[in-house]
Amino acid sequence: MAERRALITGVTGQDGAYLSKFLLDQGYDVHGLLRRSASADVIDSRLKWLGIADKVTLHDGNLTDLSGLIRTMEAVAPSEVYNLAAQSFVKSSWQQPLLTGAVTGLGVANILEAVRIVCPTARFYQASSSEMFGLVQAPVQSETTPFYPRSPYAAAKLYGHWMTINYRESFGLHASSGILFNHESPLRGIEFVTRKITDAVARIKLGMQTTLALGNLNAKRDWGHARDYVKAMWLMLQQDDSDDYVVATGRRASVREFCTLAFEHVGLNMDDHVVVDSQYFRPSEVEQLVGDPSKAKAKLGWTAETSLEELVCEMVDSDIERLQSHSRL
Ligand code: NDP
Ligand code: GDR
Repeated sequence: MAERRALITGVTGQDGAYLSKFLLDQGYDVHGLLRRSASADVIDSRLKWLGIADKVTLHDGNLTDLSGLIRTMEAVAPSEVYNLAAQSFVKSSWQQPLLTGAVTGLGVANILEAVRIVCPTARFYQASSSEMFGLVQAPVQSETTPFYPRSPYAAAKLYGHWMTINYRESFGLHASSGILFNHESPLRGIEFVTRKITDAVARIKLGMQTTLALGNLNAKRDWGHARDYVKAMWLMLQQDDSDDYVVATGRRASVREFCTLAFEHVGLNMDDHVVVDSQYFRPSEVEQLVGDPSKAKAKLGWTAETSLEELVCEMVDSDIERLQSHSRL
């Protein structure tokens, strides 16, 4: 069998790290696009956390730089390309709408062009998002639910989503789009609400902090585990035909419920520690999201394996361990 070689953009992020691990375990030769940073000691901290930093070949590049993407594509000659790179923090997208558009939106056109020019037979995965549903048009969202983006991030993702579909239909690329609902893990960025909560719960338990300031506690999300979700990405690229899939657990929970579970796990009461601070509210909110993963189950044989309770406990325990061992993550 020909060597299976994957190129992952966003390899230093949460999903990039879990996907690298998954593909290495499958026997892939894994390459990643690395955005240059002056802080060299932290760039591959997630890959190090999973013990795979020396097994992934990194290539300097940026999603906004087409010529560099073409050179990387020529050097790697991938059989599969996973486009996970993005300015992915929704709240920052109001502060940096043009950058978000350039990376999260136009960046998708850049990588699709690089694939089309250099390796049109490679299979392509685009990291689309449940944020595209925004002001939800149906109580439970599926592949046929109309989109209503509510942030510069979501609008940029919608552009990338439709470009992926257009490159499939116009040029015959094997290009699939995963409409993934929120997925978390111990490797989640600290600015996202779940990890912000589990890190704070760990600090409060260890006597390093007393309060946790949050925004909208009533927002509801469908939270799964990133480790489960990267498998769905891979499954999409193993199908004969490319397509779009919702990936979700089908369970909706509020930020308050997530918080309650995290504090209870260490024997604390959230009401003794959580304060609401308006600086964490957004110019417009996505109040609730919950996905219908029936298509992914029927066609990919994929289901979420980790419950919300298991996810919360793993994240809190990992943050306690990290703080006690003074690890960087
Ligand atoms: P992260 O924020 O953890 O990772 C984003 C990655 O993109 C990082 O590796 C980052 O590099 C890289 N990146 C940012 N800008 C550029 C750029 N200009 N050029 C090259 N690389 C860049 O995101 P996640 O791992 O959580 O998510 C992966 C993808 O899935 C993203 O596209 C996200 O929008 C999407 N998504 C995520 C969901 C989730 O719940 N996690 C749900 C639905 C979609 P650096 O390390 O240098 O910052
Ligand atoms: P989200 O994730 O915007 O859904 O995007 P985030 O964890 O940032 O917010 C989830 C919900 O929690 C509310 N919230 C807070 N959020 C943050 N970050 N900090 C707080 O203090 C806080 N308090 C309440 C938010 O208002 C929101 O309703 C994530 C990203 O990974 C995207 O890239 C991805 O596309 C979507 O998930 C699906």
